[in-house]
Amino acid sequence: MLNLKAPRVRTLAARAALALAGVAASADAATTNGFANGGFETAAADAGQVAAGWLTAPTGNPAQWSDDAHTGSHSALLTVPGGFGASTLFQDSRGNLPALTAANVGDTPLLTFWAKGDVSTTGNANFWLRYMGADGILLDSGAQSFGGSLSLDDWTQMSFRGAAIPVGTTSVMLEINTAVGPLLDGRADAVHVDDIELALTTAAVPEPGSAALLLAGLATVGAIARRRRA
Ligand SMILES: [Ca+2]
Repeated sequence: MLNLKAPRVRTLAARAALALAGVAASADAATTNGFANGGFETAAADAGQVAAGWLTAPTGNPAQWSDDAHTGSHSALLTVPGGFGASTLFQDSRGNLPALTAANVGDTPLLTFWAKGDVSTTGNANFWLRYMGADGILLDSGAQSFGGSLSLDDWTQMSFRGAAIPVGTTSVMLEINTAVGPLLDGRADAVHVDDIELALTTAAVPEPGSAALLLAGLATVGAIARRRRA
């Protein structure tokens, strides 16, 4: 009898282990839900415009695609070539990535990106992180200035821990811009941005199939253990 039971227990234990592995895999898959093409390596339809997935504004002074990159071959270039103006780069994650769910509520995502450039005339380089719901903005980070951290010669990593994601959030919007007034020294202020990432750390809820298999496996192993003790 014991010789017949032993392989069965091993099989059930293996099934439980497989179910656990499935839960771990689904958690890993949910750790990132940031912005598509944050490295700007995918070409846009319009030559010279910033890479696919990102929107730029205004029409007369859009962000450009630059070959001065932190990694890869390209970055985004925000520039204001003289006079008042602004160059803005933004993306709403709902356009490219899976919608956020209740599993993401309470998470404090970490935004990171690399930047290089000069806004010494005004120091005006900012980003906003916004949590979006069905009816618009649920929570806004407010303007986060990073112009004072920029270097003209080296890439600098910026990081920002977002507030807790509120109930009802379905996507995250990021806007980065530089805006300057008249330049005193004739320079065209410009900021390069590359390798934008938004990391969500909330563990995923196990998929129903994995959870059911896990529970069934554990229950059966427990029943066999009780039977063997009896
Ligand atoms: Ca890049």
